[in-house]
Amino acid sequence: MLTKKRASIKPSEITPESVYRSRRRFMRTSLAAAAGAAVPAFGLPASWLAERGFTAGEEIGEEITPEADATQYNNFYEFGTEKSDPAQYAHAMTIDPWTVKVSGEVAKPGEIGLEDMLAGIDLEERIYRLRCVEAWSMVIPWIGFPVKKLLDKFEPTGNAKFVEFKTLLRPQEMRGQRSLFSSIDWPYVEGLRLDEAHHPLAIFAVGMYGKLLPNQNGAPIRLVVPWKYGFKSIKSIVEIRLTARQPRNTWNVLQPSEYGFYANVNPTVDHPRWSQASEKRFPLSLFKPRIETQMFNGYGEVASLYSGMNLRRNY
Ligand SMILES: Nc1nc2c(c(=O)[nH]1)N[C@H]1C(S)=C(S)[C@@H](COP(=O)(O)O)O[C@H]1N2
Ligand SMILES: [Mo]
Repeated sequence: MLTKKRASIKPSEITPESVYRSRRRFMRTSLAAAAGAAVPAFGLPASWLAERGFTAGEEIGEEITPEADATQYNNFYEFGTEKSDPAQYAHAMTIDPWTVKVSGEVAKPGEIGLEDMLAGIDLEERIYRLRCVEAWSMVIPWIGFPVKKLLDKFEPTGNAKFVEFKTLLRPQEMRGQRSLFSSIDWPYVEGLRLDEAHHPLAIFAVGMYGKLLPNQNGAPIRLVVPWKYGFKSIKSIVEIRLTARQPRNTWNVLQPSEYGFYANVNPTVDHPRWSQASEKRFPLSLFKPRIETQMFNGYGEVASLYSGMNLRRNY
């Protein structure tokens, strides 16, 4: 039935090993080029990224999603619910100056500007799968640093068991926050258990594809937790609070029967309205089969965080 159309697959949709390899090399080169180039930054000197000489990430043997997909197909409800809304409207968000307030169960609470925050921190490239709860996925080369490195600066106390993150609340610049149709109680909030936040795979990203983050991807700083559904990876963070109790998280508040606190990628626990057993991977193409979703999105090394827990109940 599909034979006629099959003949019309463009050569660009076929990725033999050789092309694949040279593409990887291209990624490396463009990264090096970006590191040497002047980068317009959020109040930081143009040479900021270059000076940090970030480490290139390990290849994961899967095709990196084209930058155009990762920067034009987004979820960032502060700017609207359509996938194209963030790319279209997020430029309205002012990201300079930007500070992050850290409070709660910490010995040294405070508010820190981005430049101070990043002083002395080595940026790394991390090539991660991003699996949205809506059953699509991408492979994105982030630039960032482990969450623990920032939290440690504020010295969490023995009472700290969870971390809460808050997105910017600025309706003048975020049309989704002004919308009368939005059922979200702004600002967007998310949370992790402290041991999850301390896992070396959990990072704050400040860049992607060798450049600083575009606004639509959560500039100037966002969370990336690759073993959890994308909604945990909260964007444009202005506040972090260490707590003794489990914080609220936006999608759980909105629809508790569909979205939990843990939200670990799990092919065996379906969303009430669709299967989570497989996903469509960007770049999308008509004849590309769906791929099987992996437990913890393929990051099995986090499993010990959940030993003894019922992951069907703690979805
Ligand atoms: N503040 C905020 N963070 C957010 C969201 C959002 O709407 N608002 N959407 C989440 C969802 S559902 C996903 S899948 C990822 C998407 O990240 P990306 O657009 O960089 O791919 O961001 C997450 N972080
Ligand atoms: Mo998502």
